[in-house]
Amino acid sequence: MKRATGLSHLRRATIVSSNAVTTTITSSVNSRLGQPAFGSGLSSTKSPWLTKIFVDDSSSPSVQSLSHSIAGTMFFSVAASSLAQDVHAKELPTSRLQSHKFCPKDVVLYQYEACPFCNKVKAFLDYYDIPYKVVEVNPISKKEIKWSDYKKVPILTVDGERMVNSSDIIDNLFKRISPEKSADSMQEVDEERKWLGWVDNHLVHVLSPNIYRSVGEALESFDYITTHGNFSFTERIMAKYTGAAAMYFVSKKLKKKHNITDERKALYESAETWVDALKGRDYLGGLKPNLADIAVFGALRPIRHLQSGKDMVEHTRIGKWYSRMEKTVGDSSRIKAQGE
Ligand SMILES: N[C@@H](CCC(=O)N[C@@H](CS)C(=O)NCC(=O)O)C(=O)O
Repeated sequence: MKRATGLSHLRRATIVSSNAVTTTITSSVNSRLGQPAFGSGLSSTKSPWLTKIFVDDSSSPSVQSLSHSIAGTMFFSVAASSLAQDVHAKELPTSRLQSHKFCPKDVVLYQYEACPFCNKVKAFLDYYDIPYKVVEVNPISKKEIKWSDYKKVPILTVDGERMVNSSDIIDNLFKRISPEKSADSMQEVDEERKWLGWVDNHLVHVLSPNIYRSVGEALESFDYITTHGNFSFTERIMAKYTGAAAMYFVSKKLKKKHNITDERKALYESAETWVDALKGRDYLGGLKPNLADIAVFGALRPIRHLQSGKDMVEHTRIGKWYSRMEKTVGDSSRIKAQGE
């Protein structure tokens, strides 16, 4: 009872103080970048990773607006860092890219840094050593994807051709990389499809309740998110504390929405389910990863070094497979902007 009262005080305090705080952060970032304020036009931001639940929570308009502001501020700041000139790319000495003929000249990923769907695509591009640039999308204005009628991320452009929906993007690229893949047995294809579906329909929903599970973990997660952005020291501290407090409450709603009673148990069960699916093989694909291996790895990669990821590795059998994947995928093939 005492705890509930404490939490509701914290919630109220967060909402009241952070409205002021986010206005400050927002106007400071905007003035630096010469952009209009976010405050207006809070449209339907629906990131399952960070903001989706606010849209469903019509009873909490302040929380909704808070999350939009924080998320927008954070991601918008990250976008600023993507505008700098590209200077260095992954080196490709023994690259898998050299073993296939798909060599696009200009690949651009429009993303949110911590979005699991975007991270699936990044894991695929990294695995196949396909160099790509990243444009961080502001989830409120979405001005970076104004040119597209599809308003979710990831969006990938490959030499000017637009691709949307993480699974379709991966399928599409994979067909260009390995047209001979159709020779696989139907059983293998079915198994790969089944687990690709499991990532989108199950695994991604277990992640948010875990990374924002406690106030401490929410702070840790926001530290990760804001560290990847282009924040001044003050902006970073403010975004971190207001965002963490807001997402702590949101994660409780996410739990309910996806019928999760114990988030860690659900995460451990998911990890064990995946290891069982491997049936003793190094990868679901056998001796090398298939698309499902890459998707699971991509979705888990942003949480691996957060407390939830460490707990998952400590309390389940997933660690060996994860380390194998980390080694096999190798360095990111992202073309970094100057100063990144
Ligand atoms: N099925 C899509 C789902 C993509 C998705 O839901 N992305 C979220 C971000 S994690 C999004 O863009 N939501 C809409 C929004 O933020 O406005 C995929 O796999 O790419």
